[in-house]
Amino acid sequence: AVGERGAKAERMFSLMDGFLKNDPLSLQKDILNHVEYTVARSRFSFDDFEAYQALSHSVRDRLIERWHDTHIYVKRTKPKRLYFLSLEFLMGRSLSNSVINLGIQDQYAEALNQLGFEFEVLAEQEGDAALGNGGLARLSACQMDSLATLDYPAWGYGLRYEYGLFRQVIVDGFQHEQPDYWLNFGNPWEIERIHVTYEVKFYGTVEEVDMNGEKHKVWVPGETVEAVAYDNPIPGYGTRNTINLRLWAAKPSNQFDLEAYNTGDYINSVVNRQRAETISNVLYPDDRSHQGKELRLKQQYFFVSASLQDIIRRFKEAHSNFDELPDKVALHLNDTHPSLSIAEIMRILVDEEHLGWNKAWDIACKVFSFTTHTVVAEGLEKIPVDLLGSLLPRHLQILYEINFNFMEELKKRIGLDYNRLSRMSIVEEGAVKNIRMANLSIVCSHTVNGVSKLHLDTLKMRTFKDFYELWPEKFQFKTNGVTQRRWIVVSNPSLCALISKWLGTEAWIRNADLLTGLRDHVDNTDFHQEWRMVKKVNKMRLAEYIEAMSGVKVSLDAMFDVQVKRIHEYKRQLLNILGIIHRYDCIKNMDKNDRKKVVPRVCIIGGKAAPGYEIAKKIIKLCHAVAEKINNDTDIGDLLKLVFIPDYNVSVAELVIPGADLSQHLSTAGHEASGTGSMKFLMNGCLLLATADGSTVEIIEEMGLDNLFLFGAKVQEVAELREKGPTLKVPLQFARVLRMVRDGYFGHKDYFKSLCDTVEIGNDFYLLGHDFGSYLEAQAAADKAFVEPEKWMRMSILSVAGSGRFSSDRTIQEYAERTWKIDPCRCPL
Ligand code: BZD
Repeated sequence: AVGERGAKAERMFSLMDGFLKNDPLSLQKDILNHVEYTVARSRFSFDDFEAYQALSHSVRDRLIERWHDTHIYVKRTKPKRLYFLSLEFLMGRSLSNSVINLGIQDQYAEALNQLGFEFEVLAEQEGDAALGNGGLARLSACQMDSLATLDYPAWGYGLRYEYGLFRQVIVDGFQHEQPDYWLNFGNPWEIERIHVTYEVKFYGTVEEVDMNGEKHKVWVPGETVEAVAYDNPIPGYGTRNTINLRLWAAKPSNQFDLEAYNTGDYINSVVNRQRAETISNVLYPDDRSHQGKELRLKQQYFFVSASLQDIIRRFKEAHSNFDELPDKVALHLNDTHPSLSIAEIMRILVDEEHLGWNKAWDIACKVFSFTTHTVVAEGLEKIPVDLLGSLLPRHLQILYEINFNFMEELKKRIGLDYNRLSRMSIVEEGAVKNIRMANLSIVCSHTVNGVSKLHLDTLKMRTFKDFYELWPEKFQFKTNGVTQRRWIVVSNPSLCALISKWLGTEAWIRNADLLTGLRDHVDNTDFHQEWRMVKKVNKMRLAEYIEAMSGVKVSLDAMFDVQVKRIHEYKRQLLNILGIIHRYDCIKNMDKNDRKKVVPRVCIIGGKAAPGYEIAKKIIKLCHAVAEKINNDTDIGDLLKLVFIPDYNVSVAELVIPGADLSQHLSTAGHEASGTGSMKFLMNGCLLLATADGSTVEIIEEMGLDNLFLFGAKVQEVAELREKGPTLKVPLQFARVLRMVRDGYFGHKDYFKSLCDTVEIGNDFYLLGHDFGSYLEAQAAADKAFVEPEKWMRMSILSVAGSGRFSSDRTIQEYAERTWKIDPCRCPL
């Protein structure tokens, strides 16, 4: 029979003419076929968007081929697999990234040229997949790229939201949110798996039944929804390995509600069925207001239940004994969002597979690892017990049992220290009882990870102090990284070519440590010349975009100074804006001679504010109000411009970051768990102006204090400064610029009052006033360096040369070796 199957496979393979061919002629044929038969346009008449669609489908075919091969190879090899569970992935665009990772970029460019199209123009047709909020979600995307490139047998699991992160539209300087219906024009990068479906249950009751003389808990659910898989191939670079990101969509279950149909309420039953789909409808913006919302909890459980059914099914196909689970499966919790997995796996093992509780718990504790992206305890996720009990009654029982056992063990270890016991309990007592998802995750995970060295210190000393004292061996840090494939090769092709030329190899694309080789050329004037040209080309691209978006013309000789990230008080965009007002005020008061010495700047700010975050929205409005004043002041001209880039997302980042000279990372020390934007700027030869927060501390370790502009209170000083509160001294300049805003110099006096109040002496939690003086000094140092082009160039080159450590390849290798214990499984070519 095996021989027969082999012969059949061989015949099919020969019918298909072997693997897809990648020479330009074959690519053209494929693209035209897709124009005609997939997009269903005439091959004599199609526009750029249709060409993009056909092109994407031909790339997708090639992805599918490798994705199949990888899957078959891994299935046959049976290595330990990693499942990366995350409710958010910010993938951005896929086309350029895919053809680069497939290694057929030049062939495609040539094929398209011969058809009369330009690859770059078609790539611009693609919209972003924005299934996430910010740093955490983009980190997941970078890590998927590294997992594939390093040949790890890994899958990502997530939710296929129909609406991604809201689109930001600015009207009169105010942010408005619009839905992001990203699937409107189809999505060639996903493969719908109509046969990969699971039922996910909600509500109902728990009953006790007698089975062979033993009492068993059985959940009798009240509602069933179906999860359908959508697979998104993720190609590695320089390898055939292509891994899978499986996203779940909710569909009405096929189980008919006979009762309703029989009572004649046909229309209502159909309408009710459609409600199921709302589960995966929309991504929650990160504003904490989702806490305690039933739909959010439903999303989490829907995701967890479908993923675990899929994972357990695959495990059982190859293995017969659950004792093997920890040797074959690693489950990673990307923040607490998927942590209901812990209760769900216990339910599966105990209620469905009939393992004893202790055995099941032992297995669970060996498979889970956890990374937290949060710093402050108030940011940790909680779920009201009432809500959980009604939606998932059996899971609540399980959580109580986990907690009871944990508390008993804890009492043996620490005695009857009730304060500490109550702090560590998974169940928070109080007017509203809550489940603390972080405590649950820590108790069940074998490893708890911070995302930078400093973050881990904070976790140990503050956020999870009690747990650290109990289980110091669980706590690790893996400093975040970003993928150089997306953040240099895709987004900055001219820099990519320059690096490869001077290193004499493209090997750095798989091994970013090789970037240190650029240090050998740091004083070479030919190299400088080319480096300067690259930056100029990228600045031109950015300047064109700025003019198109805002109508503001900017000078390429100016320093492009960028702060792009989510708008948050702790990220202190307000500090930046107040600094800009100060700069404006200074220039206004200068005489002609002094003005000649001013370093011209284009200040660029971008980022979204969570829809319910009023203060963040006021910061956006203030930015626009100040920009209007400055940009229309003919007395200022090119000496200073301020632009707000609307709807900041991954593809906008790919344009903005390569064009930046200076980038700002201003979080109050101790508030940014890591920060990953800074790493993307470094990779693009942009200098940093930053506080000693998150991963910046390690960036300094890597390239020295001389290579960036550091300012602000250190993390050890922050608590003490806050204690001082009202007696803190703030610089006169700070009081002056704040007064300008208060007095209505930029209009909207009443509207900005509450914003100004947040940084008034005694109220200034994020210490803008205290840090303002040293911020201005750092800005002055940046100006000084900018007018010494040789010095700036050296710093820029050394930034790229030192960025290798901040590749997500390094992060993923650390996770693989120290946490997941997985080995590469490279599919033969
Ligand atoms: O995670 C961020 C941190 O703030 C950054 O310091 C860090 O670099 C990145 C990656 O580790 N956290 C988030 O992005 N968090 C969220 O987006 C989020 C989403 C939903 C709910 C809560 C937080």
